[in-house]
Amino acid sequence: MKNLKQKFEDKIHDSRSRVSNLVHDYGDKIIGEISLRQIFSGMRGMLSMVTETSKLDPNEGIRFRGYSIPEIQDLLPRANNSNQPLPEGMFYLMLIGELPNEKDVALISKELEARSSVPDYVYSVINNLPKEMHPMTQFSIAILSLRNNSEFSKAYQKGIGKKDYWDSTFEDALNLIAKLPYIASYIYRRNYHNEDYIKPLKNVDWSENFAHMLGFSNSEFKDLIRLYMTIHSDHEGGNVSAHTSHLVGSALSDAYLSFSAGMNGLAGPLHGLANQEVVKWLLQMQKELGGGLPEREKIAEYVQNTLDSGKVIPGFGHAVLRKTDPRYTAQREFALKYLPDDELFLLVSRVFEVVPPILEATGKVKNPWPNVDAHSGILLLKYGMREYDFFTVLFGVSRSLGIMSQLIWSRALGMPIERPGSTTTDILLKKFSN
Ligand code: HAX
Repeated sequence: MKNLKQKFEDKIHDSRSRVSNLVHDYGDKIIGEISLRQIFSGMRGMLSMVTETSKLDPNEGIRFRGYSIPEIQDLLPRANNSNQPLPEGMFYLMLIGELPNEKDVALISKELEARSSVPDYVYSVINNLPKEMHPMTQFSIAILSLRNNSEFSKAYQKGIGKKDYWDSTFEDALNLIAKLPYIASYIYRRNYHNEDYIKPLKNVDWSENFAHMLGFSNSEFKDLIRLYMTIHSDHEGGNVSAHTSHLVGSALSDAYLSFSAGMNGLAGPLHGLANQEVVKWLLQMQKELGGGLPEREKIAEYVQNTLDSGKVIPGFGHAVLRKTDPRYTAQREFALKYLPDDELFLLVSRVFEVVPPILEATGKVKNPWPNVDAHSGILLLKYGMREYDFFTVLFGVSRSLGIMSQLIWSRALGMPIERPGSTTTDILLKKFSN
């Protein structure tokens, strides 16, 4: 049976021809226009790059290689006695472009286990960081320090040809994905559990081992991690973390440099850090409103106060989506199945009813509906993971699956260094105000 790398290699030739024929035949076709407003609005809606792994539709949500989240949940292989897909299957799907079978997925789990050993110096780097340092900063530094072992950097220094760049990038990508749960759980146990580290399990899937090393043995929590790792993995190419990694990678920076850079973007409150901000905001609201499940009117007042003080409502809105995020819905379904009466779940549900009309009434918020981050935190709290400033690290571990698939494809397709143009306000004023 062919391993993952051989299967990927089989895809390269045809994919390269497809791209070069497309550009040869239609290279001069116009695919969109850019307004002046767009360049002052974070390039919103500007089609400007190709990302093979997934596509985000404003009204439908994300599709991974054409498959929606409910389809993924139905079609990807699962671990024994599990109700959720294995994220290894998502990685296979994004990389190879086809649904994997159980054997394909089991091979990836094995491959990751074989590559999981983290050099001691990386743990020393973490040990030398202050514990008060935010876990995302520790995570990014640890990833950066791993680049000492980059296969791509070594191969590049030896002078390999461009068409072979993908090969050592593939090695770096798999090595990185394999090691991230070890690094993340080390940071977690060091910061919050008196440096009481837990030895890994053998012959289990990537998520089960991760849950175990974090210190959780509950089978529902393991399934939650499988779901979490699957649905957070990719959101096409333009989001801050994926785009940053792509941009940095386009300079032929290796997988570690690229991914660490992407994690620095994920650590921003308008992106991945929103998952911590949501929990902070909900707990504060609950406290200020006297505990328990507050009345709708009280929640509405609290939401209005948050807006009036100049803050955003974390977990709501999106730069692309114009409907409730299907990743939110998948987590809501998990909650309805396993914790329908949980007080914080009921609060999240109530906030879901109360917030959209208030955001709509502002007249400026383009998407008043909840995004992925509005739900993820309270599920983790329920199973005993209460240290919410760690939550974005979990997001980051999952994102490696998408970002690394994207990087391998960028190398295989010989994507060039990214270098968009920029202008100045003076130039624009001169051009249009005469
Ligand atoms: N609360 C308050 N105001 C909001 C808002 C929210 N949740 N969402 C948008 N707005 C405001 C914007 O700040 C902007 O105001 P100004 O014109 O005064 O600057 C206006 O509404 C228009 O914004 P938009 O076009 O609707 O949204 P953007 O594409 O500019 O921004 C954001 C998208 C996700 C950054 C935004 O909705 C937001 O800040 N949400 C809260 C933070 C959050 O949940 N982030 C996570 C997003 C998902 C993700 O990446 N996860 O990792």
